[in-house]
Amino acid sequence: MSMPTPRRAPLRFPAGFGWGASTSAYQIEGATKDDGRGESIWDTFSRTPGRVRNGDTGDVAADHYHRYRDDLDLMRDLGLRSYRFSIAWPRIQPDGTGAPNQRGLDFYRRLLDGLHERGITPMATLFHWDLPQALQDAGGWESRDTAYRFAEYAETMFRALGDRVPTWLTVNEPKTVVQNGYLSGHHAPGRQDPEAAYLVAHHLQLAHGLAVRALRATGPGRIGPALNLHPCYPADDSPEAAAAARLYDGYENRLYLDPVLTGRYPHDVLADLGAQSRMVQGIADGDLEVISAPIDILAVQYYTPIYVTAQGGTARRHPTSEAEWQQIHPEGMYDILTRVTRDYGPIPITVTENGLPTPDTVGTDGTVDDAGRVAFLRDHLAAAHRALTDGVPLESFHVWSLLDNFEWAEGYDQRWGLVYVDYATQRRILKRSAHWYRTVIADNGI
Ligand code: IFM
Repeated sequence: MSMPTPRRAPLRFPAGFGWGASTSAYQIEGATKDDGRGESIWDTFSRTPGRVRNGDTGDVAADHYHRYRDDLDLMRDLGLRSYRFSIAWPRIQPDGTGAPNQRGLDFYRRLLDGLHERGITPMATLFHWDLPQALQDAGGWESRDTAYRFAEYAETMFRALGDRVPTWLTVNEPKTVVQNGYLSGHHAPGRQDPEAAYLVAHHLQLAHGLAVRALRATGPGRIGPALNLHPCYPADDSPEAAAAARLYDGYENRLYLDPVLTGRYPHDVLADLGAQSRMVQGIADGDLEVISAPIDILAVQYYTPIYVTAQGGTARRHPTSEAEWQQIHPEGMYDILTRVTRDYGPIPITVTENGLPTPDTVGTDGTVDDAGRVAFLRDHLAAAHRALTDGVPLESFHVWSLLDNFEWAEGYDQRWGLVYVDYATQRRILKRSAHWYRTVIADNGI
């Protein structure tokens, strides 16, 4: 009797590649009043009428706080090797300062133990936007003090969970906090104040650097920031569009990469902001030294390119998803990964987010056929594979997201998960993409 030959994926990833999925605390946990958790700015924001679609809040979300054991089993069944999640700061320090709340710590300890029992390597993000409301009341990220409070919280986490977390990510997408929280105002805390926005950018990076320093003083472990990077292409062949795209790139990418990886803010962005801007005035002696403390890993999140017109506006060049800001362009994954390695050196990279929302429904046979997500992930993984082949030290790849979840200002309307969540019953259904991803992991390639 002949044995079946194991399938060989045409695009094989390196042995031990970290196949993973991502989530964040406010988007999945629910249980916003359990076990001493304090209020976060997203509790306040989502309860404010008109801020979130349909008035949705994260009060229940995917109820992961109560169902984490089932979710851990799902991860094991998918074959995940890595799970990237975030810790809710208000569960640990309900008011943003002081002694840790033991029950909050215990939840994450149980989660981490569950991951280790199932052979899944954790990657923990310290801040994924759920700032304790008490710190917002004291000035939020506009206040330099918040960066120091963050470093204390980070140190608490390193001491409490450092034995279980090999890789820490400091701040998730500082750019989104700046642009959505302080420029457009459609994320918490809902401000529209460009001067405040870029001061916030500086304080978020200072917070990152102080946390790196705290980890080095506390113990072993790897650490880095999680940056959403968007390749910025000129929308036409004119020199004006090229110049506009270059400055756009400064605000989208270099403002966050350069200080961490080169110890300098990009000159063109600083010049554009102006010497009298609150940000430039807010950079104290020694800050850039703190911010550029060597990191161990860079977490890259790629969703979309940006095409910049000669006038400095943006243009659409590819199909979009249900998220109106997203253009589907897998080549952008290759471009951004190779660019980081080319411009900043061979720093280890993890892709911590990549995905799209699709209009998922449960069919009469009980399945969810998200063929669009399968095509999207396959094409982006192929681009990541090409970047690897061309020398990018890519260690792992995490789909955004493991579960359907609370998509911030879009509430529950957009479904980003590999796993469908029926919010009425909290039943989980593996979508077609989840079954496909399990095969990718088993084959170590596509
Ligand atoms: O859901 C978000 C996540 O919290 C941060 N990165 C982008 C995702 C999709 O918008």
